[in-house]
Amino acid sequence: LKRVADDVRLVQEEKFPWFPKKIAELDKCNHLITKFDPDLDQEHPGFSDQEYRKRRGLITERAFNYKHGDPLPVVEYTTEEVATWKEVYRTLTGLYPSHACRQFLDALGQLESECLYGEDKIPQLRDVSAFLKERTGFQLRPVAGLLSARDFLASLAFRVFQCTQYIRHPSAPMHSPEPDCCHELLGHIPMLADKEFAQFSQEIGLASLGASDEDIEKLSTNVLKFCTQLYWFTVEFGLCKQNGTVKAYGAGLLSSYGELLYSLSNEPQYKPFDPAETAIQPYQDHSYQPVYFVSESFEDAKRKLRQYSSTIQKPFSIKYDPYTCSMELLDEP
Ligand code: HBI
Ligand code: FE
Repeated sequence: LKRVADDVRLVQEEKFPWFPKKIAELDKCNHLITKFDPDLDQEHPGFSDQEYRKRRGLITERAFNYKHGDPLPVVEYTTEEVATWKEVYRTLTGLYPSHACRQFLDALGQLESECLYGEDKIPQLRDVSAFLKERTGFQLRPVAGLLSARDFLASLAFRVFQCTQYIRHPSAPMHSPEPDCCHELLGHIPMLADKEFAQFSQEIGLASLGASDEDIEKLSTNVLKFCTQLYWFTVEFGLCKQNGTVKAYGAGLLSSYGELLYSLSNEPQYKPFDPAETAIQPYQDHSYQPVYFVSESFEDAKRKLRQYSSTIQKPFSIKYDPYTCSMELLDEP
């Protein structure tokens, strides 16, 4: 009898991979993708700079050892690192008033008036996490580099945002092939202070939990890929309408001078945001996107996402319990 029960469990586990049920289990969501790593990728601007790689290694080691509940590591940035930040900060903040959406500008204004943000120092994750927690309940966790999509999305389901702490190579202040603190702090953080956007991000994460690797015919893809593409064309490269004009809210745009300009020029193609469309749109992680999706508003994007997610068949439904920071499973098999 026991053998049969084990077999059943095995079959279920194969179909529905493990996922974290409690926030502390995010400690197990630490699978890195080696793509764009300066130690392995010859194209990385820091590939032949031993000192840069050593410094990055020191910072990522603390992220590797981090456990849920530990205080967020404080990094003493060097003069050279702060100079890189200053250049990025000055250049990008010059574009924001005309290119960024209202929610982003509001939050950036608050961060600056609370002296958390400015060109002279790189903000510490500890302070920024406290800022977000008060506004939307989002909190930060340090991460050593590019995380697997499954692990990255799972943390969003708990309103946890995984942040890198090292900074890009000084030879290429306007571009980084991998996420770095400029991308996280300038691209992602201000948007995560907006309630609607925070909810939208968490819902992408919730949809990804327990997704099997098998393709679903109706999506013509699997759920994980669906969520990844959705994340990509909204949280990273999304545009939205505001007072009749189009503005940027995606972190990949708000942390890239070149692509921010390009995305709001008349060169790229625009499509109205539709989860079914984002799911089948191929994306670019080496160059600018050929297509951007424009949302009417975050409320509207959330509504469309919810409607679409409800058609994804899962053997159970999941509800997040914010009191215990854990997942409640309903209709478990
Ligand atoms: N990992 N550290 C980190 N930062 C990201 O922004 C990130 C990631 N892994 C995957 C990812 N983003 C997305 O592109 C999707 O694959 C979910
Ligand atoms: Fe990102």
